Amino acid sequence: MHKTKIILDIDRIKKDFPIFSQKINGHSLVYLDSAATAQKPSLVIEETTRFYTEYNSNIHRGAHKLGELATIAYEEAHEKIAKFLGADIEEIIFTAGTTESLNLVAYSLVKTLKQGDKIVLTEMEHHSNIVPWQQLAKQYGVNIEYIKVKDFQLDIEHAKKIIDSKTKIVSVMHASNVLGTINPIKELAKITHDIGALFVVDAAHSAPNMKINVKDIDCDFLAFSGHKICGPTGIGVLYGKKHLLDKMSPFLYGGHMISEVTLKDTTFADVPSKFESGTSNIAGAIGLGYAIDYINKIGLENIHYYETELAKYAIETLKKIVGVKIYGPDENRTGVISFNISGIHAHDVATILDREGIAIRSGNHCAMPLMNALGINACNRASIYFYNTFDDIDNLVEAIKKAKKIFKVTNETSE
Ligand code: C6P
Repeated sequence: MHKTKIILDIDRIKKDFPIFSQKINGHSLVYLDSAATAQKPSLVIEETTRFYTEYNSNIHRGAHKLGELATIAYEEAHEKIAKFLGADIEEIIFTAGTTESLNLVAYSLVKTLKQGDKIVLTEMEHHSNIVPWQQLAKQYGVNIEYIKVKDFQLDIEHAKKIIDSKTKIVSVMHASNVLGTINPIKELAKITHDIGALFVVDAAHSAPNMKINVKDIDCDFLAFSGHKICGPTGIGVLYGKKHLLDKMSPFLYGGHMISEVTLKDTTFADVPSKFESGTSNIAGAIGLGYAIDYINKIGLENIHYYETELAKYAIETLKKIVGVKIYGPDENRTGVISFNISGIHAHDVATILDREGIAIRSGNHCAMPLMNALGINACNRASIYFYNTFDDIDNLVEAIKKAKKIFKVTNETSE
Protein backbone atom coordinates (compact mmCIF):
# COMPACT_ATOMS: atom_id res chain seq x y z
CA MET A 1 0.00 0.00 0.00
CA HIS A 2 1.52 3.33 -1.04
CA LYS A 3 1.32 6.06 1.53
CA THR A 4 0.18 9.18 -0.26
CA LYS A 5 -2.64 11.63 -0.09
CA ILE A 6 -4.62 10.62 -3.18
CA ILE A 7 -5.75 13.85 -4.74
CA LEU A 8 -6.42 12.73 -8.29
CA ASP A 9 -8.84 10.06 -9.47
CA ILE A 10 -6.39 8.41 -11.85
CA ASP A 11 -8.77 5.62 -12.92
CA ARG A 12 -11.21 8.25 -14.12
CA ILE A 13 -8.47 10.42 -15.65
CA LYS A 14 -7.08 7.45 -17.58
CA LYS A 15 -10.46 6.96 -19.25
CA ASP A 16 -10.07 10.42 -20.79
CA PHE A 17 -7.12 9.08 -22.83
CA PRO A 18 -8.22 6.66 -25.61
CA ILE A 19 -4.65 5.43 -26.13
CA PHE A 20 -4.75 3.55 -22.81
CA SER A 21 -7.54 1.25 -24.00
CA GLN A 22 -5.21 -0.76 -26.24
CA LYS A 23 -2.62 -3.48 -25.58
CA ILE A 24 1.03 -3.01 -26.49
CA ASN A 25 2.90 -6.25 -27.07
CA GLY A 26 0.12 -8.03 -25.21
CA HIS A 27 0.34 -5.76 -22.14
CA SER A 28 -1.60 -2.75 -20.90
CA LEU A 29 0.36 0.32 -21.96
CA VAL A 30 2.66 1.75 -19.29
CA TYR A 31 3.53 5.08 -20.83
CA LEU A 32 6.59 6.59 -19.19
CA ASP A 33 7.70 8.81 -22.06
CA SER A 34 5.60 11.92 -21.49
CA ALA A 35 8.64 14.21 -21.47
CA ALA A 36 9.07 13.27 -25.14
CA THR A 37 5.39 13.90 -25.81
CA ALA A 38 2.33 13.64 -23.60
CA GLN A 39 -0.76 11.61 -24.47
CA LYS A 40 -3.88 13.42 -25.69
CA PRO A 41 -7.25 13.44 -23.92
CA SER A 42 -10.46 12.90 -25.92
CA LEU A 43 -11.33 16.57 -25.46
CA VAL A 44 -8.29 17.67 -27.49
CA ILE A 45 -8.77 14.96 -30.14
CA GLU A 46 -12.49 15.73 -30.50
CA GLU A 47 -12.14 19.52 -30.58
CA THR A 48 -9.36 19.33 -33.18
CA THR A 49 -11.54 17.02 -35.28
CA ARG A 50 -14.54 19.31 -34.76
CA PHE A 51 -12.56 22.22 -36.23
CA TYR A 52 -11.91 20.22 -39.40
CA THR A 53 -15.41 18.76 -39.66
CA GLU A 54 -17.52 21.78 -38.66
CA TYR A 55 -15.71 25.07 -39.24
CA ASN A 56 -12.44 24.49 -41.10
CA SER A 57 -11.45 27.79 -42.64
CA ASN A 58 -8.54 30.20 -42.76
CA ILE A 59 -8.44 32.95 -40.12
CA HIS A 60 -8.35 36.76 -40.29
CA ARG A 61 -9.15 36.63 -44.03
CA GLY A 62 -12.55 35.50 -45.30
CA ALA A 63 -15.72 37.46 -44.53
CA HIS A 64 -17.73 34.22 -44.46
CA LYS A 65 -19.25 32.45 -41.46
CA LEU A 66 -16.69 29.64 -41.25
CA GLY A 67 -13.83 32.13 -41.35
CA GLU A 68 -15.44 34.05 -38.52
CA LEU A 69 -15.88 30.91 -36.38
CA ALA A 70 -12.29 29.80 -36.99
CA THR A 71 -10.95 33.29 -36.17
CA ILE A 72 -12.95 33.42 -32.94
CA ALA A 73 -11.71 29.97 -31.86
CA TYR A 74 -8.08 30.84 -32.72
CA GLU A 75 -8.23 34.13 -30.80
CA GLU A 76 -9.86 32.34 -27.85
CA ALA A 77 -6.84 30.01 -27.85
CA HIS A 78 -4.52 33.08 -27.68
CA GLU A 79 -6.55 34.30 -24.74
CA LYS A 80 -6.45 30.94 -22.90
CA ILE A 81 -2.66 30.79 -23.21
CA ALA A 82 -2.29 34.40 -22.04
CA LYS A 83 -4.36 33.64 -18.94
CA PHE A 84 -2.47 30.39 -18.36
CA LEU A 85 0.86 32.27 -18.23
CA GLY A 86 -0.40 35.45 -16.56
CA ALA A 87 0.39 37.46 -19.70
CA ASP A 88 -1.47 39.92 -21.95
CA ILE A 89 -2.98 38.55 -25.15
CA GLU A 90 -0.66 40.55 -27.50
CA GLU A 91 2.30 38.99 -25.72
CA ILE A 92 1.42 35.46 -26.92
CA ILE A 93 2.76 34.27 -30.28
CA PHE A 94 1.86 30.88 -31.73
CA THR A 95 4.84 29.03 -33.18
CA ALA A 96 5.51 25.44 -34.24
CA GLY A 97 6.97 24.60 -30.82
CA THR A 98 9.71 25.47 -28.34
CA THR A 99 12.37 25.00 -31.01
CA GLU A 100 10.81 27.59 -33.30
CA SER A 101 10.09 29.96 -30.39
CA LEU A 102 13.74 29.91 -29.32
CA ASN A 103 14.94 30.33 -32.90
CA LEU A 104 12.62 33.33 -33.28
CA VAL A 105 14.05 35.00 -30.17
CA ALA A 106 17.62 34.16 -31.11
CA TYR A 107 17.32 35.42 -34.72
CA SER A 108 15.62 38.63 -33.67
CA LEU A 109 17.92 39.41 -30.73
CA VAL A 110 21.40 38.25 -31.74
CA LYS A 111 21.49 40.53 -34.76
CA THR A 112 21.19 43.51 -32.39
CA LEU A 113 24.37 42.47 -30.51
CA LYS A 114 27.93 43.72 -31.08
CA GLN A 115 31.09 41.73 -31.57
CA GLY A 116 32.44 40.74 -28.14
CA ASP A 117 29.02 40.72 -26.46
CA LYS A 118 28.15 37.60 -24.48
CA ILE A 119 25.25 35.16 -24.28
CA VAL A 120 25.01 32.91 -21.21
CA LEU A 121 23.42 29.45 -21.46
CA THR A 122 23.79 26.37 -19.25
CA GLU A 123 25.37 22.95 -19.66
CA MET A 124 22.00 21.27 -19.03
CA GLU A 125 20.13 22.87 -21.96
CA HIS A 126 18.19 20.99 -24.61
CA HIS A 127 19.83 21.35 -28.04
CA SER A 128 17.07 23.77 -29.05
CA ASN A 129 18.35 26.26 -26.47
CA ILE A 130 21.98 25.84 -27.56
CA VAL A 131 22.19 25.37 -31.32
CA PRO A 132 20.31 28.52 -32.49
CA TRP A 133 22.39 30.78 -30.18
CA GLN A 134 25.60 29.01 -31.10
CA GLN A 135 25.10 29.28 -34.86
CA LEU A 136 24.09 32.94 -34.70
CA ALA A 137 26.84 33.82 -32.23
CA LYS A 138 29.39 32.58 -34.77
CA GLN A 139 27.87 34.79 -37.45
CA TYR A 140 27.84 37.96 -35.30
CA GLY A 141 31.11 37.48 -33.40
CA VAL A 142 29.29 37.03 -30.09
CA ASN A 143 30.68 34.81 -27.31
CA ILE A 144 28.79 32.13 -25.38
CA GLU A 145 29.51 30.91 -21.86
CA TYR A 146 27.75 28.07 -20.07
CA ILE A 147 26.71 27.89 -16.41
CA LYS A 148 28.15 24.65 -15.03
CA VAL A 149 26.13 21.76 -13.62
CA LYS A 150 27.19 20.50 -10.20
CA ASP A 151 25.39 17.68 -8.34
CA PHE A 152 22.59 17.78 -10.96
CA GLN A 153 21.92 21.49 -10.22
CA LEU A 154 23.05 24.73 -11.80
CA ASP A 155 26.10 26.14 -10.06
CA ILE A 156 24.72 29.54 -9.05
CA GLU A 157 28.10 30.86 -7.85
CA HIS A 158 29.45 30.12 -11.34
CA ALA A 159 26.39 31.85 -12.86
CA LYS A 160 27.12 34.98 -10.79
CA LYS A 161 30.71 34.95 -12.03
CA ILE A 162 29.97 34.64 -15.74
CA ILE A 163 26.88 36.87 -15.98
CA ASP A 164 28.82 40.14 -16.25
CA SER A 165 28.72 43.52 -17.94
CA LYS A 166 29.45 41.99 -21.37
CA THR A 167 26.39 39.69 -21.05
CA LYS A 168 23.38 40.76 -23.11
CA ILE A 169 21.20 37.62 -23.05
CA VAL A 170 20.81 34.78 -20.55
CA SER A 171 18.72 31.81 -21.72
CA VAL A 172 17.99 28.99 -19.28
CA MET A 173 15.65 26.01 -19.05
CA HIS A 174 13.14 26.20 -16.19
CA ALA A 175 13.14 22.44 -15.59
CA SER A 176 15.50 19.85 -17.04
CA ASN A 177 14.01 17.26 -19.41
CA VAL A 178 16.77 14.86 -18.33
CA LEU A 179 17.55 15.50 -14.65
CA GLY A 180 14.13 16.71 -13.58
CA THR A 181 15.88 19.57 -11.75
CA ILE A 182 13.81 22.73 -11.27
CA ASN A 183 16.15 25.68 -11.72
CA PRO A 184 16.04 28.83 -9.53
CA ILE A 185 14.63 30.84 -12.37
CA LYS A 186 13.54 33.90 -10.37
CA GLU A 187 17.00 34.26 -8.85
CA LEU A 188 18.58 33.95 -12.30
CA ALA A 189 16.14 36.51 -13.73
CA LYS A 190 17.19 38.96 -11.00
CA ILE A 191 20.93 38.37 -11.53
CA THR A 192 20.38 38.90 -15.28
CA HIS A 193 18.29 42.06 -14.93
CA ASP A 194 20.68 43.57 -12.38
CA ILE A 195 23.30 43.82 -15.13
CA GLY A 196 20.73 45.00 -17.70
CA ALA A 197 20.58 41.83 -19.85
CA LEU A 198 17.54 40.00 -21.22
CA PHE A 199 16.28 36.78 -19.65
CA VAL A 200 14.84 33.97 -21.79
CA VAL A 201 13.20 30.85 -20.32
CA ASP A 202 12.79 27.48 -22.02
CA ALA A 203 9.66 26.25 -20.25
CA ALA A 204 9.10 23.19 -22.47
CA HIS A 205 9.50 20.90 -19.51
CA SER A 206 8.06 23.11 -16.77
CA ALA A 207 4.82 24.38 -18.36
CA PRO A 208 3.27 20.87 -18.41
CA ASN A 209 4.26 20.13 -14.83
CA MET A 210 4.05 23.25 -12.67
CA LYS A 211 2.26 26.57 -12.42
CA ILE A 212 4.00 29.38 -14.24
CA ASN A 213 3.42 33.11 -14.07
CA VAL A 214 5.62 35.14 -16.39
CA LYS A 215 5.14 38.33 -14.36
CA ASP A 216 6.18 36.55 -11.18
CA ILE A 217 9.28 35.07 -12.84
CA ASP A 218 9.91 38.44 -14.52
CA CYS A 219 11.26 36.76 -17.66
CA ASP A 220 11.50 38.71 -20.90
CA PHE A 221 10.68 35.71 -23.11
CA LEU A 222 9.36 32.23 -22.39
CA ALA A 223 8.79 29.29 -24.73
CA PHE A 224 6.88 26.02 -24.51
CA SER A 225 5.44 23.29 -26.76
CA GLY A 226 1.84 22.15 -27.04
CA HIS A 227 2.56 18.45 -27.43
CA LYS A 228 4.24 18.11 -24.00
CA ILE A 229 1.12 19.50 -22.29
CA CYS A 230 -1.47 17.15 -23.88
CA GLY A 231 -1.93 19.38 -26.93
CA PRO A 232 -1.26 18.61 -30.60
CA THR A 233 2.20 18.43 -32.14
CA GLY A 234 3.42 21.30 -34.34
CA ILE A 235 2.08 24.06 -32.11
CA GLY A 236 3.95 26.03 -29.49
CA VAL A 237 4.07 29.34 -27.73
CA LEU A 238 6.43 32.25 -27.37
CA TYR A 239 5.66 34.78 -24.65
CA GLY A 240 7.48 38.09 -24.90
CA LYS A 241 7.13 41.38 -23.01
CA LYS A 242 5.11 43.65 -25.29
CA HIS A 243 7.58 46.56 -25.36
CA LEU A 244 10.36 44.15 -26.41
CA LEU A 245 8.28 42.40 -29.10
CA ASP A 246 7.29 45.81 -30.49
CA LYS A 247 10.97 46.68 -31.03
CA MET A 248 11.98 43.32 -32.52
CA SER A 249 12.12 42.66 -36.24
CA PRO A 250 10.07 39.77 -37.64
CA PHE A 251 11.48 36.29 -37.97
CA LEU A 252 9.53 35.04 -41.03
CA TYR A 253 8.21 37.30 -43.77
CA GLY A 254 5.03 36.76 -45.83
CA GLY A 255 1.27 36.99 -45.57
CA HIS A 256 -0.69 38.04 -42.46
CA MET A 257 2.32 39.66 -40.73
CA ILE A 258 2.14 42.85 -42.80
CA SER A 259 0.43 46.21 -42.49
CA GLU A 260 1.12 47.47 -46.03
CA VAL A 261 3.09 46.08 -48.94
CA THR A 262 4.24 48.05 -51.98
CA LEU A 263 6.69 46.95 -54.63
CA LYS A 264 9.32 49.01 -52.83
CA ASP A 265 8.83 48.16 -49.18
CA THR A 266 6.64 46.68 -46.44
CA THR A 267 5.39 47.82 -43.06
CA PHE A 268 4.54 45.20 -40.49
CA ALA A 269 1.44 44.38 -38.45
CA ASP A 270 1.33 44.81 -34.69
CA VAL A 271 2.24 41.97 -32.34
CA PRO A 272 1.43 39.12 -32.22
CA SER A 273 0.54 39.04 -35.97
CA LYS A 274 4.01 40.45 -36.84
CA PHE A 275 5.44 37.10 -35.72
CA GLU A 276 2.69 34.80 -37.02
CA SER A 277 3.33 34.87 -40.76
CA GLY A 278 1.50 32.72 -43.27
CA THR A 279 -1.40 30.41 -42.46
CA SER A 280 -0.99 29.38 -38.85
CA ASN A 281 -1.50 25.92 -37.41
CA ILE A 282 -5.12 26.83 -36.65
CA ALA A 283 -6.25 23.36 -35.58
CA GLY A 284 -3.13 23.03 -33.43
CA ALA A 285 -3.75 26.34 -31.66
CA ILE A 286 -7.40 25.48 -31.01
CA GLY A 287 -6.39 22.01 -29.77
CA LEU A 288 -3.79 23.53 -27.48
CA GLY A 289 -6.42 25.87 -26.04
CA TYR A 290 -8.54 22.83 -25.12
CA ALA A 291 -5.49 21.03 -23.69
CA ILE A 292 -4.97 24.03 -21.41
CA ASP A 293 -8.65 23.85 -20.38
CA TYR A 294 -8.15 20.17 -19.53
CA ILE A 295 -4.95 20.78 -17.54
CA ASN A 296 -6.57 23.71 -15.70
CA LYS A 297 -9.47 21.48 -14.69
CA ILE A 298 -7.12 18.97 -13.08
CA GLY A 299 -4.98 21.78 -11.65
CA LEU A 300 -1.24 22.19 -12.09
CA GLU A 301 -0.68 22.23 -8.33
CA ASN A 302 -2.36 18.80 -8.12
CA ILE A 303 -0.38 17.55 -11.10
CA HIS A 304 2.92 18.73 -9.62
CA TYR A 305 2.14 17.27 -6.19
CA TYR A 306 1.05 13.87 -7.53
CA GLU A 307 3.96 13.64 -9.97
CA THR A 308 6.42 14.47 -7.20
CA GLU A 309 4.97 11.69 -5.03
CA LEU A 310 5.26 9.17 -7.85
CA ALA A 311 8.83 10.30 -8.61
CA LYS A 312 9.79 9.98 -4.95
CA TYR A 313 8.43 6.43 -4.86
CA ALA A 314 10.15 5.53 -8.14
CA ILE A 315 13.53 6.89 -6.98
CA GLU A 316 13.33 5.11 -3.62
CA THR A 317 12.41 1.82 -5.31
CA LEU A 318 14.94 2.07 -8.13
CA LYS A 319 17.73 2.91 -5.69
CA LYS A 320 17.20 -0.49 -4.06
CA ILE A 321 18.22 -2.27 -7.28
CA VAL A 322 21.96 -2.87 -7.28
CA GLY A 323 23.62 -1.43 -10.38
CA VAL A 324 21.03 1.30 -11.00
CA LYS A 325 22.46 4.81 -11.09
CA ILE A 326 20.04 7.72 -11.10
CA TYR A 327 20.95 11.09 -12.63
CA GLY A 328 18.98 13.80 -10.87
CA PRO A 329 18.23 15.38 -7.51
CA ASP A 330 16.05 13.70 -4.88
CA GLU A 331 14.01 16.85 -4.32
CA ASN A 332 12.81 20.05 -6.01
CA ARG A 333 12.22 18.17 -9.23
CA THR A 334 9.69 17.12 -11.81
CA GLY A 335 8.83 13.51 -12.64
CA VAL A 336 11.60 12.56 -15.07
CA ILE A 337 13.89 9.85 -13.79
CA SER A 338 17.03 9.25 -15.81
CA PHE A 339 19.11 6.21 -15.00
CA ASN A 340 21.57 3.64 -16.25
CA ILE A 341 21.91 0.00 -15.33
CA SER A 342 25.46 -1.14 -14.99
CA GLY A 343 26.35 -3.67 -17.70
CA ILE A 344 23.32 -3.00 -19.97
CA HIS A 345 23.26 -0.35 -22.69
CA ALA A 346 20.38 2.10 -22.38
CA HIS A 347 18.94 1.12 -25.78
CA ASP A 348 18.83 -2.54 -24.74
CA VAL A 349 16.98 -1.64 -21.53
CA ALA A 350 14.40 0.34 -23.49
CA THR A 351 13.93 -2.54 -25.96
CA ILE A 352 13.34 -5.07 -23.21
CA LEU A 353 10.93 -2.75 -21.42
CA ASP A 354 9.02 -2.25 -24.67
CA ARG A 355 8.41 -6.01 -24.85
CA GLU A 356 6.62 -5.61 -21.50
CA GLY A 357 4.46 -2.77 -22.84
CA ILE A 358 6.54 -0.12 -21.05
CA ALA A 359 7.51 2.95 -23.08
CA ILE A 360 10.57 4.89 -21.93
CA ARG A 361 13.16 6.93 -23.86
CA SER A 362 16.83 6.06 -24.15
CA GLY A 363 19.68 8.03 -25.71
CA ASN A 364 21.06 11.52 -25.17
CA HIS A 365 17.62 13.20 -24.87
CA CYS A 366 18.74 16.08 -27.12
CA ALA A 367 21.19 17.12 -24.41
CA MET A 368 24.65 16.00 -25.53
CA PRO A 369 26.54 18.69 -23.56
CA LEU A 370 24.75 17.50 -20.41
CA MET A 371 25.64 13.87 -21.20
CA ASN A 372 29.30 15.02 -21.47
CA ALA A 373 29.05 16.83 -18.13
CA LEU A 374 27.64 13.64 -16.58
CA GLY A 375 30.40 11.56 -18.21
CA ILE A 376 27.99 9.31 -20.13
CA ASN A 377 26.89 8.85 -23.75
CA ALA A 378 23.31 7.86 -23.08
CA CYS A 379 20.83 6.98 -20.37
CA ASN A 380 17.31 5.69 -19.91
CA ARG A 381 14.58 8.11 -18.96
CA ALA A 382 11.24 7.22 -17.41
CA SER A 383 9.05 10.29 -17.47
CA ILE A 384 5.93 10.47 -15.36
CA TYR A 385 2.76 12.43 -15.97
CA PHE A 386 -0.49 12.71 -14.01
CA TYR A 387 -2.07 9.68 -15.77
CA ASN A 388 0.63 7.35 -14.42
CA THR A 389 0.09 5.20 -11.34
CA PHE A 390 2.13 3.58 -8.57
CA ASP A 391 1.47 0.29 -10.40
CA ASP A 392 3.22 1.72 -13.47
CA ILE A 393 6.32 2.29 -11.32
CA ASP A 394 6.11 -1.26 -9.91
CA ASN A 395 5.88 -2.60 -13.47
CA LEU A 396 8.93 -0.55 -14.45
CA VAL A 397 10.91 -1.92 -11.52
CA GLU A 398 9.94 -5.53 -12.27
CA ALA A 399 10.88 -5.11 -15.94
CA ILE A 400 14.28 -3.69 -14.97
CA LYS A 401 14.87 -6.73 -12.76
CA LYS A 402 13.93 -8.92 -15.73
CA ALA A 403 16.36 -7.03 -17.98
CA LYS A 404 19.13 -7.68 -15.46
CA LYS A 405 18.30 -11.40 -15.55
CA ILE A 406 18.23 -11.50 -19.37
CA PHE A 407 21.62 -9.80 -19.53
CA LYS A 408 22.88 -11.92 -16.65
CA VAL A 409 23.85 -8.83 -14.71
CA THR A 410 24.32 -10.13 -11.19
CA ASN A 411 23.76 -8.18 -8.01
CA GLU A 412 27.50 -8.16 -7.44
CA THR A 413 28.10 -5.99 -10.52
CA SER A 414 29.65 -2.73 -9.46
CA GLU A 415 28.67 0.57 -11.07
N1 C6P B 1 12.09 17.54 -25.42
C1 C6P B 1 12.29 15.20 -24.88
O1 C6P B 1 12.18 14.00 -25.15
P1 C6P B 1 10.10 20.80 -29.36
O2 C6P B 1 10.76 19.60 -29.94
O3 C6P B 1 10.41 22.05 -30.15
O4 C6P B 1 8.65 20.61 -29.10
O5 C6P B 1 10.74 21.00 -27.89
C2 C6P B 1 12.11 21.05 -27.71
C3 C6P B 1 12.46 21.04 -26.25
C4 C6P B 1 13.09 22.13 -25.71
N2 C6P B 1 13.38 22.19 -24.40
C5 C6P B 1 13.09 21.18 -23.56
C6 C6P B 1 13.39 21.33 -22.11
C7 C6P B 1 12.44 20.05 -24.04
O6 C6P B 1 12.12 19.06 -23.19
C8 C6P B 1 12.14 19.95 -25.42
C9 C6P B 1 11.51 18.70 -25.97
C10 C6P B 1 11.60 16.23 -25.76
O7 C6P B 1 12.92 15.60 -23.90
C11 C6P B 1 11.72 15.90 -27.22
S1 C6P B 1 13.36 16.07 -27.82
